[in-house]
Amino acid sequence: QILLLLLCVHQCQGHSNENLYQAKDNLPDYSPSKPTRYLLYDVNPGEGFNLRRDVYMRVANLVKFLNEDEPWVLVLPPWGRLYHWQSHEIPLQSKISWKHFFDINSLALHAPVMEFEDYIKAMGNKVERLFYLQRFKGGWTKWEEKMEICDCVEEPRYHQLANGKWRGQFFGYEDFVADKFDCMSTQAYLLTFKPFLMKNITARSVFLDRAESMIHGQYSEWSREWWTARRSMVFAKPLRDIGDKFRKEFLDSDDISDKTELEVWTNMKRNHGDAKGGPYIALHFRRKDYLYAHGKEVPSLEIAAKQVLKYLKKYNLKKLFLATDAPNEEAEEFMNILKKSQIKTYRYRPSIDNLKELKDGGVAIIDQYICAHARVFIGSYVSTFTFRIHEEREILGFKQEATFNRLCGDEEGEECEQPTKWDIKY
Ligand code: GFB
Repeated sequence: QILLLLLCVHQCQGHSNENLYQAKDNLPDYSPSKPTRYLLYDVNPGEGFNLRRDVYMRVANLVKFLNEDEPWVLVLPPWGRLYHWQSHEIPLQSKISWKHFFDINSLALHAPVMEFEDYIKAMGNKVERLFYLQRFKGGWTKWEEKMEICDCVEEPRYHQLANGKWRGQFFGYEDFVADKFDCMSTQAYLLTFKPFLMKNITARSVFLDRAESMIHGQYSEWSREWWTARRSMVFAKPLRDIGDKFRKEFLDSDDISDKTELEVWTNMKRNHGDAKGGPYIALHFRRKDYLYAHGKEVPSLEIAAKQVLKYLKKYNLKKLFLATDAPNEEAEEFMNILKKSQIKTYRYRPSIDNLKELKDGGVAIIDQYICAHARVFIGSYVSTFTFRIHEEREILGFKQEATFNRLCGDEEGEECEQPTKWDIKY
């Protein structure tokens, strides 16, 4: 059972305790004279859900490192308007809070976080400094770490109002403004942002746009730190519950028999092979824009079915769980091919009412969760959706050969290069 502890760090100055999630065991030893500062961020609008999750890992670690010296809170950017969230049956999917998808208290065991709406309640509809991270004009010939406030290389997505404030997309919050805006060319690891934020600027609130430019690495234990942030990204309980119900009802799968019981992530340490998984194979079959983006590596339905049948035979399993973004007719066609070989395929398909509640992102997480609990997983070439499932399975303690598999494109042949094994580090 994850402990819910809502405490305010020092110097909350007038805003209520619900605004800030801070786990008790994780309270840094601040000097009481330092006021809490806030870090906000956003990502290139074209990026999908699962790349955005990777950017979170970097920014959360930056905030964690900042907290070694002064109190900073990470303001979680609301989800919405993602290119891939295309269900037209439900109204515009925007301003979705993080608690809809993730367990906020688990995130807070890694770094202090708060929702954007709570930030507005505490600090108003504004941020003091806004930096648009960009490349250096003319690119680079040799790698060196540098950051420089300079002219914008491209037209920025912010404009100045008559009153001098800056307005931009800001997650669809139309009244939100920045007091001061700058473009900043960066070629830097996240740790390099720390002295900049602590020493070069004094603003209480700082917004980094295009935060995907921040590089995680070159920290002696960077891989372990990345995994620590990753482990804290526990899916929201209501989504896990739906996934568990589906596993039980259709896939004869539950945590006790599958050896996949969750603990509070800070206590959870598994070895490869500890998890057994439910008696089904899970396939993440990325289609839609992948047919153009990675045509060579995406197999036809016939060839994909052939590969799946081989796995089912090898592991002596009869059930397939299919996670896919394919249009319905395409998914049905694929399932019919498998049916001819007496393979029953299951998909998680919410009712319209459930979809309205869960939204496309919630359904995607339920798919990922069910894939993470399968005896064997097969993914899609370089899809970040697949990568997040690999990581979930590393956390649960699956054998790596049951995780790091992918479908091969028709012309690649069945012996195509398989995904790199991305070892969990504690
Ligand atoms: O998550 P994501 O960045 O992964 O984007 P990739 C794919 C999105 O498509 C997911 C939906 O976030 C979902 O909304 N989606 C994909 C799925 N597969 C499934 C699935 O099995 N089940 C459900 N429910 N939804 C990259 C994008 O996608 O692909 C880039 O980030 C670009 O922007 C590139 O489009 C071609 O890494 O697979």
